[in-house]
Amino acid sequence: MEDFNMEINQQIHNQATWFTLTNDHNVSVIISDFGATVVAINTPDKNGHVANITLGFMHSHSYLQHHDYFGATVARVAGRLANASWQGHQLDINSTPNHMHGGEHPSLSYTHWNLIKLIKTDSQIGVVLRYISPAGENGYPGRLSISAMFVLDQKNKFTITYFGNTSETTLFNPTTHIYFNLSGNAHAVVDNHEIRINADTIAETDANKLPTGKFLSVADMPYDFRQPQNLGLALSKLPNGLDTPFKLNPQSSLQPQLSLKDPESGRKLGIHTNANSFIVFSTTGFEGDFLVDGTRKMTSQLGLAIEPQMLPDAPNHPNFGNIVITPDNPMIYQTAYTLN
Ligand code: G6D
Repeated sequence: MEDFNMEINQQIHNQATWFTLTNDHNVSVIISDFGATVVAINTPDKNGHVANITLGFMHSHSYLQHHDYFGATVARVAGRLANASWQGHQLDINSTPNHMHGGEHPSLSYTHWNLIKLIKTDSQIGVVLRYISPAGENGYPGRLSISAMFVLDQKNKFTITYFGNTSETTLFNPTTHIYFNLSGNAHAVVDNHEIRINADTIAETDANKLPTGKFLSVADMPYDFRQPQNLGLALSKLPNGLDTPFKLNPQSSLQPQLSLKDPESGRKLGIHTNANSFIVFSTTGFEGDFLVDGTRKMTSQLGLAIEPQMLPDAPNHPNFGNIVITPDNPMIYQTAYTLN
């Protein structure tokens, strides 16, 4: 049997518990039970220097103050839902006139989840957290139990799986709202990153960023990332940046559906998901008077949020995919991040 030293370290930060999963290849991931949040993903650069490739905070109280879902699990429904209503249920209106990211604070992104189990085998380590959302929370019907499983393996693959179980028919479309920056410790903005997305179309959105129901071909548009593109070049053609649902093409190979690379640090990221879209949010214009990672003031394009989820506003568009969960049909969403 192979010798391994992978470990799970558990520490209390204020009132949150942080779980650090470390494999034998200098890769570690920190998960907080507050919001089932990915606090950090630490990977080596081309010279072996290890740094955090996500935007996060050094102190758990910062997660209480900054409500932009840094690394958080977003549910019950990520993205926007038209008129904050579904089958006569009035959901929280928090992106007027629509519902966004599960509703008003405190949503489950800003709540403590329960530790269900730690995982440790020869090849992987992980943690499972659970939150039970009571019927009526944020306006949603049904008591929804959400388990979030975070697993890091020896091949530098980090997988997040959400399991949903409900007492009544309701909606379930979670995401993990990680802002990536492969330079490490938010050393530089993400403009020099190269991005590839296996998407021929994007969902057109209105002034409130709600899908209109139409798909637009990416051909000859700054959204064409079917071949690797310099992100800064694309953003220079998009004054408001990206806050865009990319509809993923059917998978025809083992290639990740999205790849990101920072030529300077040499770090790469590949993402596979069983959801049908990524919302890519370039944080253009997001200036904040606070420090991310304890070092850098939040500025435009300091991070790139990549949100794997079913297309936003799916219940109102028959061809957007199903996000209705019933007591007989528990749902599983899985996204794997390959870290090189
Ligand atoms: C999401 O699409 C949304 C953005 O519009 C929002 O500002 C951000 O979350 C916090 O990515």
